[in-house]
Amino acid sequence: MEREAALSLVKVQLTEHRYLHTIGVMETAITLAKRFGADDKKAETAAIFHDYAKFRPKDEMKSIIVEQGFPVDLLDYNAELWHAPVGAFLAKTEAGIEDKEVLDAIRFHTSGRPEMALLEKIIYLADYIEPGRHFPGVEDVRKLAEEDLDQALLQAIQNTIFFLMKKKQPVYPETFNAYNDLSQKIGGLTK
Ligand code: DGI
Ligand code: FE
Ligand code: FE
Repeated sequence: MEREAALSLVKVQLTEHRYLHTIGVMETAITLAKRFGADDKKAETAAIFHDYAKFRPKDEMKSIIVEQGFPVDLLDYNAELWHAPVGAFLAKTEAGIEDKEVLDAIRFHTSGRPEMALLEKIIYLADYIEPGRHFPGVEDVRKLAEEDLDQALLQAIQNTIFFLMKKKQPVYPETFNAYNDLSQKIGGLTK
């Protein structure tokens, strides 16, 4: 799909602030795709649609998760997690996106997962470091992302887990699984 057509489908779903975030994710994802050898057109499409479902009513998201056979344990965790799989579903059914890599990048952009594909990593990271993000630690992740995709991703996931634990919020197990997978592959001191 052409960029302008995709953006106009997404714009009506989002607030102005979230739309500007989406543009930031799109530009960052294209840069990362070129840097790390991913398909930049797929990165563009996944980025544009990544938060497509962000403002859907919770009841609608819940129904989609149950009816589509998405992991129902999501419903026991923060509702912030739901827009990712629901967004993948709606990008397909409402916007006609068929590409599995693109849909998976949308699906896993919030939780992460073990064995993330290149495009999934790029969208997770672009979402975290786009220029509109200002939380503590983001600058370190931006620096790492100039050189090493996996180190940047591991830092971003660690920051997210710290952030949730600091507030004594539950952490969805797949986020820990993503952390463990990556830290076993590239993390600190071993065995
Ligand atoms: O949709 P965005 O705000 O652009 O970003 P996102 O899709 O990464 O959502 C992030 C929010 O989800 C962030 O505030 C942390 C929150 N969250 C809640 N529970 C979990 C979680 N994030 C992860 N990775 N794992 C959780 O268990
Ligand atoms: Fe999101
Ligand atoms: Fe986002």
